[in-house]
Amino acid sequence: MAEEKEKSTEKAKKLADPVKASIDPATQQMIARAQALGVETVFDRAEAMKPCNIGIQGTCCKNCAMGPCRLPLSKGVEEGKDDRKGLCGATPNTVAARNFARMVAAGAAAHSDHGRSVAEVFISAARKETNDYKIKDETKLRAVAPALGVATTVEVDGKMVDRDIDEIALEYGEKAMEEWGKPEGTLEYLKRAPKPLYEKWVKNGVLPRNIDREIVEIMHRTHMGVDQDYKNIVKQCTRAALADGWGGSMLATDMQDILFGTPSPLQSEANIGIMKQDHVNVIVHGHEPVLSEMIVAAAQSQEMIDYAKSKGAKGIQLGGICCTANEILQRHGVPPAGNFLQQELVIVTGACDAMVVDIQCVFQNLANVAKCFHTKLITTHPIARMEQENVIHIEFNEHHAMEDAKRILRIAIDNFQNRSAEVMIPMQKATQIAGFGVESILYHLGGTFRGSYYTLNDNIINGRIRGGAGVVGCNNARSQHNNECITLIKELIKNDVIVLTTGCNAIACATHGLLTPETAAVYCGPGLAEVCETVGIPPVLHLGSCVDNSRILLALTEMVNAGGLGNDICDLPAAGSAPEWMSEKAISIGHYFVSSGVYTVFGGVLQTTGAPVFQNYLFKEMEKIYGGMWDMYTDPIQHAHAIIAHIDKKRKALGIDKARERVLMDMADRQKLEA
Ligand code: MSK
Repeated sequence: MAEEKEKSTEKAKKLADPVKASIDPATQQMIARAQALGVETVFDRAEAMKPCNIGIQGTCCKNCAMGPCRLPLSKGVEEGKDDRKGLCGATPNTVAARNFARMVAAGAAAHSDHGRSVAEVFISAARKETNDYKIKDETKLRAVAPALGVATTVEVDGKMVDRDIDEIALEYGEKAMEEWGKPEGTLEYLKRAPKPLYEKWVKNGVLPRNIDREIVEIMHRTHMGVDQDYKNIVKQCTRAALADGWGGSMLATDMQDILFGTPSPLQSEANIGIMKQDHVNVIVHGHEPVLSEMIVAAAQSQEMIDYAKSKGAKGIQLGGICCTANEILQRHGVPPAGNFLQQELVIVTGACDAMVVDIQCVFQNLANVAKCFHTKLITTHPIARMEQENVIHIEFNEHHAMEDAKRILRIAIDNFQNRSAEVMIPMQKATQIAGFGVESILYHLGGTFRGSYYTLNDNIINGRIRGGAGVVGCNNARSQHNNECITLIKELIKNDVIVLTTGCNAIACATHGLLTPETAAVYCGPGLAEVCETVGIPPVLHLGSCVDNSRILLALTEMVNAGGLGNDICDLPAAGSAPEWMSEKAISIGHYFVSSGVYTVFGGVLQTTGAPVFQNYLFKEMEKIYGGMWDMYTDPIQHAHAIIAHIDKKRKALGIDKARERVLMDMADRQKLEA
């Protein structure tokens, strides 16, 4: 009887429609396969459980045990009578601002704690306590060291000569580490921003003092009965978010580049189809490149290849999910097997011999999916373990990094012969060019001799390129997988807006073929297509992982420094966007972009709608302070046109709107001539 009841409940379970769930055929195929095998995925769970109607408005306060106090919008509020309060009297503005601030804190903490782990490995490498990591990019170290006040030259016999690289590395690593907790002063990297922006931060008193302090202070201020002025709470959000973008994330990116190499453009592939039936498939997932760098090196070693062959495999195929994927893609060309929403699906192929996870964006349900197949799920980070019994924990340590990596690979190889289900790997995979960065854009668009972004600016001034957009972030199971990202970006490039991308959005772009130079002729407006074809770049440039959003801040700064487009980031015809955002890190990223002067549009829903006054402060008032503001559009085409309208507004303010009219007229004239 009980069994029958269970069966009928099972039957009643709502399943996702694979075609409505994703625009990617490989994803659709794997969702259908999971359903056929009775394996539950996030797509089905999104059907079964809808978001909380009050939480989504940002007006549920659970910061003390008198609540949770629920303050949803009601008819009265719409009529102008807003007397909503929590038991303590907290207004919807206070509640929503506190919830927003805690998202900023969590996001800034995640990026910055990642950065701190990199700093620890960096210092070990500089002290030569490990043989597995070395300073790889001395040029980058010499370039960024002065930003932390570290001298790169020294006087010998009255002459300035280059200082010893090991000395620079150690001092740089130690100074970097101080940024997390120094008792006095403010973050050093803030001075890399354009001067007018830095001065705005000074004037408004928002220079972060140290990374940890700003995050802790958000937790204090949002405790019951502390900060009850939403504007003051937002000010603290700005400090913490800047400590992320111009602090923890930027330091992480720089130290990763110095340790593992600064990316430069390379060719690779993307999507689940990169997995190989006759190879040992190892999927790395999470955010930290520290372990995955070692796994890449170990997988290329003859010892491991021979071991895989001894077990009947033809070799080892590495692939990635989320930002660990982006890290090893941009430095080694290892292909991503998918983005955030595809993490369960690579296991559903039946060909994933091991999935190795570190931190952030890892579904706990991976353990349940792995149990349905032969996949070994291996956690590697002390702060990110799973309760399920089938999960193996191998704690990674930089002092025996290569040993750990080989141990993990042996587990995967030994598991190759245990495949239990029929292997079904979708055919779909796309070619991509990835590995762009501030330095390589300088080379491609700025020219080696000129050494600045002037050529890029020139193309914006003459109207071939209308402007730029940083389109970044996650997938969200509340919208069709990859659809918002791809629809939005196609609309932008069609309108001559060049796109810089990172994170899972970049993987979506790769999957749907937008990261090749050939894309330009197919999807771009005439001006952008001409530039891309001349220079040989894709119209969408992959700049790396979540922490690498700091590269976008620096690229914008380079554009300001190159001249001709105003004096500050907020003068540029540029915008930010996260069409399928889901994580708290996205809120921190959004807020540091806004506080750096960027108009930043989020797709889906921001959890601020229940407090219209607070939302209006983010969406309108912030522009008066920093030049950037938040916005939100559910429809990707409207989203794209809000960005385009903003870019056009900035072009007009710069007096370069006429140049674009001329370009369009030239084009029309040309078409008339051709006709
Ligand atoms: S992994 S934070 S889902 S981009 Fe950086 Fe992707 Fe968003 Fe995680």
